Amino acid sequence: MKRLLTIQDISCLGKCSLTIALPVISALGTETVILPTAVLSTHTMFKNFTCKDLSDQIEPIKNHWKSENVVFDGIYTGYLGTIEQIDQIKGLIADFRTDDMLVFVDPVMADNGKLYPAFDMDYVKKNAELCSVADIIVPNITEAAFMTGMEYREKYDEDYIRELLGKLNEFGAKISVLTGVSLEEGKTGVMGYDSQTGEYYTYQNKRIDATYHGTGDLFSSTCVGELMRGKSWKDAMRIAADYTAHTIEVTLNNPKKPWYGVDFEATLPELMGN
Ligand code: PXL
Repeated sequence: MKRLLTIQDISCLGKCSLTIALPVISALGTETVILPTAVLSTHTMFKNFTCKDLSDQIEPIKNHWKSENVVFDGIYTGYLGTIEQIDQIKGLIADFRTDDMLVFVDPVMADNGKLYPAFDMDYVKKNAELCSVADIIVPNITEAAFMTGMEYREKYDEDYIRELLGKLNEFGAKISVLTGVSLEEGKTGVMGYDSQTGEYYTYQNKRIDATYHGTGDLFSSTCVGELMRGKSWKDAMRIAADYTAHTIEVTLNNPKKPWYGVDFEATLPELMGN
């Protein structure tokens, strides 16, 4: 069985980051080791959440694993906390790096043209550095625009997306994927670039007009789980895009109208059976 380490916060209530990554990647058949970067009572869409930073635990946990000769087939990073933490995580990735290990970075920090409240431009720069040690990066358009210094656009064409991908590629990841890319009215999906083959891949599915917290984490966790079970990056992106859209649709149809996260628990069995 493959073993993957995922490094993100624990939002105890809220269905995002580790509370999505752990069940989804495990359900897809990979041993999922976690390194929590912070414990929050809920995700940051709730008011008055508590937050305990766990930066001082990263080094001792890493050292213990090293002393146990732990080996990972992949490392997946999501929502992190501080610049110092990203430096620590870069060090951790370097310490565990092997030739055939997958490093998947989702530089979670912004959406809809805006940085999340906790973050600033120094944090953006640090995330760009983290992207440079990854094999696959999956920013959304906002995150990519911040990291590359390109203008953020709500309305765009494929040339804009290709230019963003070109600039992202300069960070040095093997594969750069932009999420939340709408190239046609009523559709949304991903567009990626593989620097080793020079190939682009575009996948568009139906756009569902609803936003939920944690859907980016659901997409990334599904991609990671599928990559770990041997799928190509293009298949992993397509499966993750379809699964995320389907889960949003199922959530919208829930008469209880959940608002803080999606009903991935209802759809996970279908994903496992894929
Ligand atoms: O889904 C990304 C995410 C993860 N963790 C926390 C968040 C967010 C998005 O805002 O607040 C704590």
